Amino acid sequence: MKITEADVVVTSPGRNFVTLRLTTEDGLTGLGDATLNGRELAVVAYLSEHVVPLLIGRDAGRIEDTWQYLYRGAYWRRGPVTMAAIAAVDTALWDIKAKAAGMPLYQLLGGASRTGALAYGHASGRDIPELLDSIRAHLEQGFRAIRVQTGIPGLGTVYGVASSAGDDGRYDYEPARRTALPTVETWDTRAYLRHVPTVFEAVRAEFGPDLPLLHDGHHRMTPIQAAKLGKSLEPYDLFWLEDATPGEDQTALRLIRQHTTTPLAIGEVFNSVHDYTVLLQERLIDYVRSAVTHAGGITALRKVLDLAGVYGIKSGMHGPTDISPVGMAAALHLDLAIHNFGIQEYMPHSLATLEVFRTSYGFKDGLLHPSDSPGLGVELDLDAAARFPYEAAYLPVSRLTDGTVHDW
Ligand code: GCO
Ligand code: MG
Repeated sequence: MKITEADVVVTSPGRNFVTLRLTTEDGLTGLGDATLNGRELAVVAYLSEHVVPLLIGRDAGRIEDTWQYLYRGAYWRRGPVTMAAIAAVDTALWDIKAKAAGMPLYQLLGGASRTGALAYGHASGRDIPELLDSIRAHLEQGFRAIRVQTGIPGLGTVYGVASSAGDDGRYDYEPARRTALPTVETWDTRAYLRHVPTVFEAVRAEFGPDLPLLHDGHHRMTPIQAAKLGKSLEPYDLFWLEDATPGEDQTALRLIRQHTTTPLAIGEVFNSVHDYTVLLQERLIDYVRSAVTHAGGITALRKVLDLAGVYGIKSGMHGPTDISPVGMAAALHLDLAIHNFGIQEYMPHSLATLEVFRTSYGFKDGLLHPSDSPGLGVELDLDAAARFPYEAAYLPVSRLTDGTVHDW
């Protein structure tokens, strides 16, 4: 079954998405997500100029061989652009294989290991009362695990706090802004470290000890600061503390681990199993945060998760709205099939996004299910996609109060 067409589709229903659509000689189509928030067109060029010409005429059934051909065959390997492009090809080929088999993809991955994937939602507030309302709203929507982010007294807009309603009236946090230059946010780690424990104290006082609570540090602490935060949050029994330190430095996690029993999650910006080897072999983390979209596809992420499983470490796939519905569906099939599933991040997409991407996955009683439609279960409406042309958007940049550039 040869690949006869490969189209790179860019659409912007409220935010930018890059999708690869492969067509075979028998008319089957497969979709893959290649969205790299704020750097989308780099992946478009990589795919269109360097990958599409290699795909035409290839056997769509040879998924592993195609992965190795694009990875090893490029010589210049790894990196977010390359791995998002390879991920899109890999996901589209799995979609085609599952459609050809007439099965939902999770069946090809070994079948369901559970009835659904526990999802966590994003609650946030500029202050504690607004946060408590947001948690209540998420519980009403059915979420059974909640990420908690708030404003910090003395600082303006900070990571993770929603400030405006989307097209369906929901307040979801969307960091990328359609401005000519990135917006600048001010950051102060000491103010943050003082405030966060008071937030979790208020949340536990209101909602009790049972509700799984998560928090994202978004790469801003030094190892000793992260160790301090992990320790100060121990009384509030977090499900995880995410991205405590910048991701490049795997050995930073050794220091954090020596000081705290707060579970640790990292990896949304990783793109290779080699980013994880120290973390997994030394059991320095509890959850692997990579998404299918940014870690080289289903083929590659499955290998990372199998290695994690050897060390008792679980999945916690990245699932913000910059992962497209195609990337989210791919995650859900993997979540359902693997043994060492932990949790799935889930920020529902806007209505405009769901006009372009017709999804079949469902969310009920806190659990996500990819559906039993053949393949991934997502269709791309090309007419709807064309109604939303690309608009450049940037993620913010962070500066300390004295003006020094900091990790965002
Ligand atoms: C998360 C992430 C996102 C990222 C975003 C950047 O845990 O969901 O940290 O909010 O900031 O994916 O593009
Ligand atoms: Mg994160």
